[in-house]
Amino acid sequence: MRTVLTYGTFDLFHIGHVRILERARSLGDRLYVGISTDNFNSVKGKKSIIPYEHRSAIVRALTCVDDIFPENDWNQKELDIERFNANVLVMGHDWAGKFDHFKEFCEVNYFPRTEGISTTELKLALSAFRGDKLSELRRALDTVQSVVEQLGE
Ligand code: C2G
Repeated sequence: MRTVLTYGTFDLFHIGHVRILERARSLGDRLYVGISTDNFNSVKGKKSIIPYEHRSAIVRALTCVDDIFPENDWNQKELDIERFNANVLVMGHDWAGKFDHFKEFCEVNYFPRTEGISTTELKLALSAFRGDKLSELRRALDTVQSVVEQLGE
């Protein structure tokens, strides 16, 4: 049984996450995924919108994922490789080279990222949308207020 490991925040789950998890799973017979906890995200300098319990439930629900576990810090990967008896560590290409030191324990694969989608871009789109809606709401309220004032005259 070839076991594959990968890690991530998986916030605002999107097709880039699906693709890397399916590619990771294709390298072995089972895939275990370390999900960054909310606390570890702040260590990573990330503020996830979706809480850990939802991010982990979403990833665990995928047919290509056999189980998930919490990623609490940068230094647990060697122990994880050992406890899962992992044969392969997979990460997206944005991590290329960063985990090569694990090659003494298992294969290390970096897959190309899925272009055109990222949690950061989704956050930007959401914030722009929220901005538009707020100014639209403000204009509508101003209109209502002026009508009420006219009615009162
Ligand atoms: N990813 C991808 N394509 C995208 C976006 C993300 O292939 N368009 C990959 C990333 O390269 C990563 C995985 O999806 O391998 C999860 O991405 P993030 O949730 O952003 O996780 P990250 O912050 O990279 O955390 O210890 C490792 C870290 O926990 C990795």
